[in-house]
This record gives sequence, structure tokens and C-alpha cells, in this order.
Amino acid sequence: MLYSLRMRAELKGEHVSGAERIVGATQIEKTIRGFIKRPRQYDKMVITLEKLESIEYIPRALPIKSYDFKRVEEAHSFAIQMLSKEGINKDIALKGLELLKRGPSPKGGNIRGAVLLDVDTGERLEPDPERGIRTVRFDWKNREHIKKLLKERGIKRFYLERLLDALALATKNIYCGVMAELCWSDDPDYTTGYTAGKNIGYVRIKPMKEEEVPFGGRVYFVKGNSLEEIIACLEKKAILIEGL
Ligand code: PML
Repeated sequence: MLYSLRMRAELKGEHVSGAERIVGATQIEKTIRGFIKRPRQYDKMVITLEKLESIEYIPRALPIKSYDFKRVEEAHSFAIQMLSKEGINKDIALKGLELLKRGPSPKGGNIRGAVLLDVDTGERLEPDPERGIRTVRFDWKNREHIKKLLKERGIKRFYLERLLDALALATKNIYCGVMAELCWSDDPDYTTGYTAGKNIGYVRIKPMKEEEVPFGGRVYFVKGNSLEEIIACLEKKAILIEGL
């Protein structure tokens, strides 16, 4: 039997950390101990443990490429170029970048979930824009093995856990029918972000923001006519990714 374990932590009502694992019964306690240590500061943590009825397997994650730039502007132009290879036009891509620059909340600031941006109209499609849509119920079939493979490819310790989580999440998103994703962290110390899609793979791009900027998040570019199916897959379908 497999379980979905999810954590979200807040500080003064603001989301500060989240994590997601699919584990067997023997791993539950160890995973929760890891969750508790994860956020640097929090005053509230919610942990959800749920038995999974069915699970789908994806044989390979999106292929990884990494690009470094001197300036954020160059990194953003490159991201727009990558998104165009997934059929996202420049105006819509710019709208996604603008949302992450100030945080996607309609009041400004970060939100817990992702923005769903209609690739044809540029409209936001999430039912609740203060919450966004969360991709949940996904993980690696053998997380430690994938971690070892990434280390062997020269991924440094500082990036490892985030890359593992973000690559699994982006792989599920594209599997669920998201056309492309744009992301960078809201962590002020983490400036690497990515674009992802079925043609471009998982394209890591640095720096997507200046150091110490506390805004970021995720934008999923979607076709409005397949919205319900995509949301159901992102939120409900349990997915394990087998390999790189
Ligand atoms: C990476 O490939 O280094 C991860 C980039 C995105 C991290 C997003 C996040 O942790 O919030």
C-alpha cells in the first residue's frame, strides 16, 4: 500500500514551505521527521497523510538542461524563447513573467498554488487566484537512486532537493496536459528557475530573479478548453516517476 504525504507550512499567515512524497507504510514516520525540519521558520504546519487507491507510472522524467546567464533580463529573454518552442506567444509569456516578478496574488505577493494562464486569451483560469492550483500526489519511485544519478551528473548539494522536487512536479504537469510551465522560487536565496514542456524538456535557467527578491511561483500555460481534465489530473491523479 502506498500513501501520499504532504506538508505545508506558514509564518504569520504566509506560505513558507511545502513538500510532497509518496511512500510505503514503513517510510511514513521518517518522512514526517524530514518535513518538520524543512522550513527554516514557521508558526503553523499542516501534514496530510492519505492512502492511495491507484497509481500511474511515468517511465522517464523530462530531460534536464541547464543554462546560466549574467543578467536576469537575458535569462528572461531565453525563457520567452523556450516557451515559444511550446507554442506560447511572447505576450502571454511576458504576462507569466510579470506575474512571478511581483508574486501572483491579485493583491501582490506569493500564492501557495500555481497560476493557470490561458494560452489563447492570457486570462487567469484558476477558480481561486489567491490559492492557485496545486500539483499534488507525485514522487519518484526510488528517490534515493535518482538523487545519486543527479549527483553523478554533477548537480551540487545546494540544488539537489529542489531540483528533485521541481523536476518530478514539472514532469507530472506536462503529463497532465499543461502545455508549458514557468517557475522560479519565492525563496530570496534561490535564483534558479525553469521552463518546462514536452519539446524543450526541463530547462533550468539562472538567474531568473535578483538575489533577495522574495517573490516567485509557478505559471502553467494551458488550453482553456481542457481545463477541467487538467485540474483533475494535477490535483487527484497519483503519479510515480521511474527514471531519468
Ligand atoms: C532547480 O532546478 O534548481 C529548481 C528550480 C525551481 C525551484 C522552485 C522552488 O523550489 O520553489
